[in-house]
Amino acid sequence: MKEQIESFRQETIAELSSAKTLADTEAVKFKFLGRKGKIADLFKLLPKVAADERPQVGQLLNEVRAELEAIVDAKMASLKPTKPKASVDVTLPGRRPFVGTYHPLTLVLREIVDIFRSMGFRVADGPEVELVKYNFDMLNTPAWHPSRDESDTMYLPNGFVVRTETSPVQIRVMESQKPPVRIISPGRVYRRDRPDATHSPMFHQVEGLYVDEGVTMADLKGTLLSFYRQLFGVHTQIRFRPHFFPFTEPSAEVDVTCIFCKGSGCRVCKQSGWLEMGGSGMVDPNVLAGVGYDTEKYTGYAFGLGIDRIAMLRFGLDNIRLLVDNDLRFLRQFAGI
Ligand code: 2NL
Repeated sequence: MKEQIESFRQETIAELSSAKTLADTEAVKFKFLGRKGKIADLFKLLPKVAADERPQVGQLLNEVRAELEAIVDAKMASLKPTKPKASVDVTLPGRRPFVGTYHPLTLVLREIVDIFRSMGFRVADGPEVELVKYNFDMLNTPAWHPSRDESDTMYLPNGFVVRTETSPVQIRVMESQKPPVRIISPGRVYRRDRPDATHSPMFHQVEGLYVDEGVTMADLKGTLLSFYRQLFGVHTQIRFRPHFFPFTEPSAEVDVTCIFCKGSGCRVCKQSGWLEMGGSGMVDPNVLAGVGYDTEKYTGYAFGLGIDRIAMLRFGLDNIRLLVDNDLRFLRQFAGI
């Protein structure tokens, strides 16, 4: 009997030492030490042992069981996945749940809209798919004008285009109401530009229009100066460079002093001290007549500016695609603004 116990002991130890996983070890424990395991068979043999030897054999069997159970326990403990101790530091600041952000274009657009609203402008909205009539004809754009080329404009069937500017919105407003008209029209516009770091076939524009009795170029200059000072800071200066647009006469391009070097010259403004912001001018009387306004009584100014460029300058972006790719790693940087 003692030999039997010893060989049982050795066999158990051998199988335990070749058990690699927690499950293996449990299987060995079940096979040798379980309620119906080999150890139970040995205990069943006890009554057959000579009475004078029985206490000794019984004690041996108990000791061997205790020894093997200790080995099993140690082995299982060493194989158990170690759980890190749960600790909660209640003094840590809370983690803010991610609830989304404003798009950088939305951020600058809201600033722009707020400034013009404070100066009495209303926001007008209109379709992105427009009639050629509203996009070009009523804006006094001659048939030969290059902006009408198939290579510049995306034409749709049946006299439609995807709008190349938001001016048609302003034509629609003028058609539907008498002066005074003081509106801005923000929105997406589309052109067949070859995409690069600063050009995208879809970009964003805000146009402004003010038509009333006695509106002059001085009103245009004062309004844009006030606008750009509120947007970029009180030191900002503007300048007007003569230009040509079919829908304004006279026309001018508008520059602001570089927002980085304040006009002294840097890399961003290519040492000129100025940044191009958009176009402007006095609404061509042909446009006013086209919507049925009395051109003897009314004059107006209009301007257009690109939002994407302003967002890029404001947030230090080097590629316009960042504004359309919707990469969450980029967009999440605007959390909390
Ligand atoms: C630019 C040029 C401009 C206008 C847009 C306009 C609208 C009406 C009548 C007359 Cl309804 N003009 N809009 C005028 C001058 C320039 O935009 O460079 N935009 C980024």
